[in-house]
Amino acid sequence: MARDFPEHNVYTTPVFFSSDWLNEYWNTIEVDDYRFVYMGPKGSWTPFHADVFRSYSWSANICGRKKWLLYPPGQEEFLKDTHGNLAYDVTAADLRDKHLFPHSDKACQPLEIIQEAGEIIFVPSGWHHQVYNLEDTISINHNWLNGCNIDIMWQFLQNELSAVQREIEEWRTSMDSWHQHCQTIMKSCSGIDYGEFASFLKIIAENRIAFLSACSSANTDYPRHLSETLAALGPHHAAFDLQRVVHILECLICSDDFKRLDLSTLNLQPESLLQKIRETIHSTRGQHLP
Ligand SMILES: O=C(O)CCC(=O)C(=O)O
Ligand SMILES: [Fe+2]
Repeated sequence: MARDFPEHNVYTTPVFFSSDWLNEYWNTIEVDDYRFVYMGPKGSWTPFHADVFRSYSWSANICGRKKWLLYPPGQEEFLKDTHGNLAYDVTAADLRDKHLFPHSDKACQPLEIIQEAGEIIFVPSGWHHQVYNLEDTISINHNWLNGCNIDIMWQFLQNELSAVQREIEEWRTSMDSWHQHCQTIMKSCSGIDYGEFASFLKIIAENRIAFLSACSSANTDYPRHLSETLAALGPHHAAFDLQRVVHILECLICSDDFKRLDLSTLNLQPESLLQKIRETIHSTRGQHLP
């Protein structure tokens, strides 16, 4: 609704949550976004999971109450069964069965939080959680990523690809398109592959390059038209974002799995994009930015 009826201005996002590369990208390519409404009757619940791409999330209760069980990153390793599958319900009696969940006794107790109507909870990257509606509950929720957790997303993507590679390892030598195939499986399991991740970084970078060049041009008009959000965060934040994109692009380019990919369909030259970003950062330094 927020996307399709912006004139309704149904809600605004606090500034601390506003650097949002995830929804900026998915808005640009006009596919979908990561903004949700959860409506659940009393007693319904969401099974144990971590959020898409290990993004942050915030969730605001419009009415009702939720109970959250939250585990810090890393604890999920103790909450997997003998096949490596994550527990569906961390409160289930099975979890105490050593034959099913051999490491569950090493897991810490979860943080338990009761969220009332009108309260917002922030879930940091990579925290696994299980959520109960204690009453009939409606909440609005965003998942988002930015320069502060993009490295966590990149680590997650590398782990996902390794998991796919392990799974179909036995066909590695007999299939010509094995690496491409791993990317296809990765995309269908986790929603993105390395090529699309590179396109994502490119769009984030290009938006900031355009914004900063408008800021520093003789044209003193503040470039509101580019994006309200970039303008609200200001040029120093855009420069920070570009530095983070440079860092992740450098990691991506060095990865053997990325080097093997056919990027011809993506209209993307990572090296020249890196060059363009570095020039923008360089020319931004030393300027008096608004
Ligand atoms: O409210 C729920 O049932 C799930 C919410 C959730 O998993 C989240 O906000 O990340
Ligand atoms: Fe979640």
